[in-house]
Amino acid sequence: MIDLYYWTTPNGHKITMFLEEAGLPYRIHPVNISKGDQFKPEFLAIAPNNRIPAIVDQEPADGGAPVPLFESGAILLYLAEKTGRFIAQDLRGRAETLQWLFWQMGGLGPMAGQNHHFSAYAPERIPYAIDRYVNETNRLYGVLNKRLADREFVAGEYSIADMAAYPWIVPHERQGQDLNDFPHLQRWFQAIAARPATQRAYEKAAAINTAPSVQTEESRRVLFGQTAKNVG
Ligand SMILES: N[C@@H](CCC(=O)N[C@@H](CS)C(=O)NCC(=O)O)C(=O)O
Repeated sequence: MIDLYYWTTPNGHKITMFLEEAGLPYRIHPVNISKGDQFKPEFLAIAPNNRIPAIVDQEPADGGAPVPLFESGAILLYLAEKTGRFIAQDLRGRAETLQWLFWQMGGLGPMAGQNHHFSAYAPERIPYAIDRYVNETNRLYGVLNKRLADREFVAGEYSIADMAAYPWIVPHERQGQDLNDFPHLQRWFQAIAARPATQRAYEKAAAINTAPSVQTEESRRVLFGQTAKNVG
């Protein structure tokens, strides 16, 4: 059994997408990040970075004590290794999968996240910041589109590299991007959207929460007023 500490955001969807694909038994513990659940001591004990997602694997392969994990990329890799699925097993294929997983973790996720922040949430409109992140998101979409020009998925078969990137393409309109400009990316996006496991993952999310994470003054304070004091 996998305990999944989760909220209905792109980094959360990555893990439900994997778990639904793999058919691993899991139970969801909602962590409402708009209300400050990410600062509860029991969550910080598993996820000291006060961010979802996190998991606890109650039945690790070594038969030892439960394994807690945070960081969505590390979780995807752990689950891929646990199941032997959604990552190539040969040296070169594995290196490619990890390269694109890290590309998502270090590039697409953080840049699209800042794009959301300055385009939708910042209390003042700062054109330099909006342009910076909309353009950088656009560049990253271009990189992914080119990568997908001559292959079905990002690295070999459908893998954790695809699962990491997909939820960050879902809000493409909010990010100021037009998928018609990226035909290979669009084809890939539609193929992943049509997978039954993807649909089950997003249905799970809709059953837990449909409200945007940032809609009240309280949620702005919780999400955008954080300093070291919150985790000390
Ligand atoms: N690098 C982290 C980022 C996780 C992250 O930013 N999670 C967001 C939701 S998508 C969160 O928990 N935010 C809570 C907060 O900002 O306090 C990962 O990929 O797991």
